[in-house]
Amino acid sequence: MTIDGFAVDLGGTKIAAARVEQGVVVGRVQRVTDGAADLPVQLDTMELLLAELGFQHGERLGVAVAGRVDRDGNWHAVNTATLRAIVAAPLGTALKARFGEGSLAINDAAAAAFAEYRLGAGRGSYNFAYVTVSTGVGGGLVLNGRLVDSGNGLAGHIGFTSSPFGKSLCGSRRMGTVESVAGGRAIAAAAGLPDAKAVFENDPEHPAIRTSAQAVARLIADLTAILGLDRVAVGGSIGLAPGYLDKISEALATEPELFCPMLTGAELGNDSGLVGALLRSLNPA
Ligand code: ADP
Ligand code: BMX
Repeated sequence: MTIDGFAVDLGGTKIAAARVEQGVVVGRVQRVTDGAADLPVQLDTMELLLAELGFQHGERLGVAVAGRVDRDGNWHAVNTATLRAIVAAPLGTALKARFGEGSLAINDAAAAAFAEYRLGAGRGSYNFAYVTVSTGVGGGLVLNGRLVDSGNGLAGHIGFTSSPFGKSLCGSRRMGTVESVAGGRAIAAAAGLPDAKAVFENDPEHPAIRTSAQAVARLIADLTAILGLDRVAVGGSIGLAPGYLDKISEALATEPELFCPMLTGAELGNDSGLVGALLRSLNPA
């Protein structure tokens, strides 16, 4: 199968678009995400980015977004503090109207999980999880070769499970979630800096970074108990930041071996969501 076409990856911090040839990103553009924008405005930004890459109406397009995408293609922020105007937005229908019938919408971390399973760090695994540590904490599960989904699009939203490190209310309205202690916004808030990138630049050994990695390690051990994971890949700009994966490994090593799957970084780096969205649009089942 040739993996050719276009993709968009809209996260809580950045929106990227890419032209993909044979599964490889050959052109990439990005902007800062407008967390207050509603569906038409988000689509305008996608259209601008895609035009820069030479996209033509009707070409193959996969669109990965933070938030859940239900079976009818409706898009809902789960963390409503991240995408504040995305409430039951008819993304699937709108994509087809604006960009043509060749388009498909999917959660960003689910897309990344699918790409890593097919082309990256998850190849050859049996029960695989992808964890993104980025603006929030997201995930995707590929069990016995199948990407886990659900009618309401919530499946795989592992950042909204409870953490023993969590003490505050999450934008999902749950208390003490993994995301509320380990995501980029949580790291920035704990360190009193504008964003997590600044925390890493100022002090890569900041306790907020260590706590984030410890919370993610606990999450991985819990998921391994539930799903018998044999491999986990970590992505997102925080997940891929130098030293972060080592901190997860260190914390995971305090768990009994049975609960420690093989742990790696995302092989496709920051492109996994883009490649996975396109790949999924070519293999929707
Ligand atoms: P998105 O959440 O939009 O998918 P990212 O994966 O880039 O985007 O994650 C955004 C988070 O990662 C923000 O909290 C940002 O401050 C942080 N970040 C971005 N670049 C870096 C970096 N080089 N090192 C550490 N953190 C980073
Ligand atoms: C949050 C949630 C997920 C998303 C994950 C990673 C929202 C808006 N987002 O858990 O749907 O997959 O973040 O997204 O509800 P990112 O913005 O950190 O890349």
